[in-house]
Amino acid sequence: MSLQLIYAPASPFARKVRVLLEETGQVADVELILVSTSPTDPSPEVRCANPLAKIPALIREDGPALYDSRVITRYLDARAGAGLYPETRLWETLTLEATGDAIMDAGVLMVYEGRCRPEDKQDRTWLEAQWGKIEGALDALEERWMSHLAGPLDMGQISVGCALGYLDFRHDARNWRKGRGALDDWFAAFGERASMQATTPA
Ligand SMILES: N[C@@H](CCC(=O)N[C@@H](CS)C(=O)NCC(=O)O)C(=O)O
Repeated sequence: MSLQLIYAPASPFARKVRVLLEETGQVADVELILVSTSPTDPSPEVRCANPLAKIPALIREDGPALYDSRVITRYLDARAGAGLYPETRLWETLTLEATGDAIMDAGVLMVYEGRCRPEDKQDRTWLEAQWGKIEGALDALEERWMSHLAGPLDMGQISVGCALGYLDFRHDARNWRKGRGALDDWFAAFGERASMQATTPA
């Protein structure tokens, strides 16, 4: 097998890639390499593939490893000719993907604040500022992106779906659905896709 994906089942960024693999019929082409990593204790396999020591990373036989989920998804989409970055709405798709990714970034940083810093060093103001970014992005989705979300499947939708799944997984108590009925309904349907069911975070 020529491609290997370094991943962890809890990572929403790696989930984006795994959902794409399911949606584009490429699951059998990519070997999954499970790792456990964190900013303070990076896994050697991850560091070897990505100097930033972040997952996901995609190891190829015919070129350097790819990293940053957006690069990997673009590569795998092109490999399959799947059209998840459609030319006709490319900039909207990329912006929507960036919005989902930003929710993940802030949500992951909040988890690391609780996990990687001693309790007396954790900063509530900083945590709430991260949650404020997530709320801003969720409001933008509810107010401005519902028609795009309702359209044909693209990478923006996959990113948002994985971001909302991560909020349920790690920040359920914050109740992101409150006041966002349209987004809630969209995610209820999106989460039923076989690709989402096959990649539930654990
Ligand atoms: N922009 C990166 C973010 C990836 C990321 O933050 N991954 C987390 C796991 S969910 C990670 O590997 N964190 C380790 C670290 O920050 O050192 C991407 O899209 O791939």
